[in-house]
Amino acid sequence: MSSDRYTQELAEHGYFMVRQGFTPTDMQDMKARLEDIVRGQFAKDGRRFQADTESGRYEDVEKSEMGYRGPNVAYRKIADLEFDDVFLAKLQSRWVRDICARFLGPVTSVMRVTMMDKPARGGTPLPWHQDVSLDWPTPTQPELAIWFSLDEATAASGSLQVIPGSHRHGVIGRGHVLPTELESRYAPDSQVVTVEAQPGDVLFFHAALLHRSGVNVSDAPRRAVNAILMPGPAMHTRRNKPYPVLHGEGELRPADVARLTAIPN
Ligand SMILES: O=C(O)CCC(=O)C(=O)O
Repeated sequence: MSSDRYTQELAEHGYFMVRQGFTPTDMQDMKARLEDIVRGQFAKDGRRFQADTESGRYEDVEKSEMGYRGPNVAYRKIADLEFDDVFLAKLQSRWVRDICARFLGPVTSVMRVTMMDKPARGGTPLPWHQDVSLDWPTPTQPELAIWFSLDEATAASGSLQVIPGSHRHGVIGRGHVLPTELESRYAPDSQVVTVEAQPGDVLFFHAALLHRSGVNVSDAPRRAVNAILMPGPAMHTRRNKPYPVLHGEGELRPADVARLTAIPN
């Protein structure tokens, strides 16, 4: 196992890549399920779908939580994929469990699993941000995130960009979106690295790593999945109940999740 490389790269750069972590069958299963969800199959009440902007401006992204509006809407984000049996089963693969156990301990809680689509010749830029925030309803900050693309992710298709080493700042201010006036200090252009990934490649990154993505100027979609993870059991302080467990005692089970008709909240 390359776990020494993972440990060293995570500490030094704030991320590491597992090339071809998921098999072509895994990718095919997830793509097919995502397309079914967009078609309205495997519907669950309360699943959040966010439509893309027409303006291409992040400020115009709809902030309220929205439901399914039919198969022909350009969805920018589809959330709650931890409550989908196919995505859940893939995220519970033995090798993903081993990596998470190494960095997060015997229990991994999940804050969210979302798909972000940058449609061919479209999409909305996502500004520099961290997957940590003191304003989120948890006393346990996320420590690790997983990102992978169902399609080829290149500079042209709007792949993820990162600032290596930026995780060492910890939570910047109150975290999440980096204020524009701090970009030149924390995310100078000279330090930007574009992560290029083939379907099957899986990026693990420290939740405090600064990352962003642009628009897609290629002729193919770029649909990527992002899971934000916390070590151990974690309380949702607004709901006053624990976040779902991805790995370890009390973990979500694909067979149970498949039977849900609504997203638990
Ligand atoms: O897939 C992307 O472009 C970035 C996803 C992301 O960082 C997020 O949804 O917070």
